[in-house]
Amino acid sequence: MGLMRFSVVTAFPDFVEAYFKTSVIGKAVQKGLIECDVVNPRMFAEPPHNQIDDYAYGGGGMVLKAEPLARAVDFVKSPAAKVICLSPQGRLLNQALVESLATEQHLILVCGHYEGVDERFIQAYADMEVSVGDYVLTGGELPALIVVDAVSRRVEGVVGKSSAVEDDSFAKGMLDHPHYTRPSVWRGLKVPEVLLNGDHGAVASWRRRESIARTLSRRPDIVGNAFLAPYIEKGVYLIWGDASRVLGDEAGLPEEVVIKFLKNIISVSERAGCRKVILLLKEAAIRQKIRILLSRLAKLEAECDEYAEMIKVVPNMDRAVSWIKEKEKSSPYMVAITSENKANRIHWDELKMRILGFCRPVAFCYQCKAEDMVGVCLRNPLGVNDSGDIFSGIISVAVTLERIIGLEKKEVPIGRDR
Ligand code: 4FD
Repeated sequence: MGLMRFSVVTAFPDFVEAYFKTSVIGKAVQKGLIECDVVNPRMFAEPPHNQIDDYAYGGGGMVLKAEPLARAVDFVKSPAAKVICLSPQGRLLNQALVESLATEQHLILVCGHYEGVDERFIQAYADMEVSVGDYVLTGGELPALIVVDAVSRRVEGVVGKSSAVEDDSFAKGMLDHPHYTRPSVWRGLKVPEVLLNGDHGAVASWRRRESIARTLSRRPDIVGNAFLAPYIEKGVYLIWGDASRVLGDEAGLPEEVVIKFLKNIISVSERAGCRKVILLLKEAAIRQKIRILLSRLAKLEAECDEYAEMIKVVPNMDRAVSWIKEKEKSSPYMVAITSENKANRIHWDELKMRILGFCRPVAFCYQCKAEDMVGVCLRNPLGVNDSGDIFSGIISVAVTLERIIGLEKKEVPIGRDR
């Protein structure tokens, strides 16, 4: 128990065994971090010919017979085992699938050959069919080893530094930046100057921009799922227009509810990497009331310290925008969350591309006035009813921020000591 096991069902055991003795995977096996075994379906085929394949019904080439594969799987099976058939018809392997496979205890990887595998074996035995890409190979061995490799490096201790795992490509759903090592000039090609200066901030910023440029030009298809917070150089802001509708006296909310609201909206904003939540409150008395409430909260509970820091109250949109502009030295890109069917409404996927494409702060505005919807509009995920109460507001903002900025793809090695 604890240790992750891989069993590969293959007619070419030598090839797979050789890999299990080699390099990083070989070391992981030696260290006892993972367990790898190989089984040949030919051992379970009918003598005297021990035939594992036969002609396809309906014509065509050869197909792997169901029975030898089934017996091979039964031979290596354990109660928690998941059976995966490698085939071009499978679900495309990506890092998310790798992460989910890494939570399993035992993977049985079945390698097909020829034209394929008798469908009845897949039907009766396979938990999942996986493909490593849209191309055809002579066998499922390389795909099986790709699965073993990608899943193993997510197991604690298999790859050296965990920072190497967290920082690399796809950790945040974006492509990696270029890497360089000595010499600083190789065949006349120079390492980018910024990397030689030792200015960590400048290096980080250069790497971010390189990651963004590569992802936008090579893999725009993955931007929709990327976690943008680490790539937005200027801040993200949430502006809650007409906050008196939820915080004013006429809203008649008990103080605990107002506090709960403030805590929730801050928590939602912090998760999306927001720098500030700006509440628009036109009446000075209400602004004062909220400020007093926040400072009281900060004194009362230690965790509310940052809470008070996160919230800013201003009388109107102009003040909010000029405050951001002052702080970021650049005017914010305004994104209104609205149920109105505005002409400047764009798709969230397009907004993600735009946010990455320019170096500007972004201000998400909820419940703002029509004349303040100057940038682009996003569809309110709650649909038609902009009722603006605490609950619909939190939901609309939370869903929107999570959709645009995304969720961190937490790349922590998976411990096996359950
Ligand atoms: N893209 C892949 C997997 C296997 C494979 C095979 C049916 C062919 C490519 C089952 C047809 C197995 C892949 C063997 N080629 N070839 O992951």
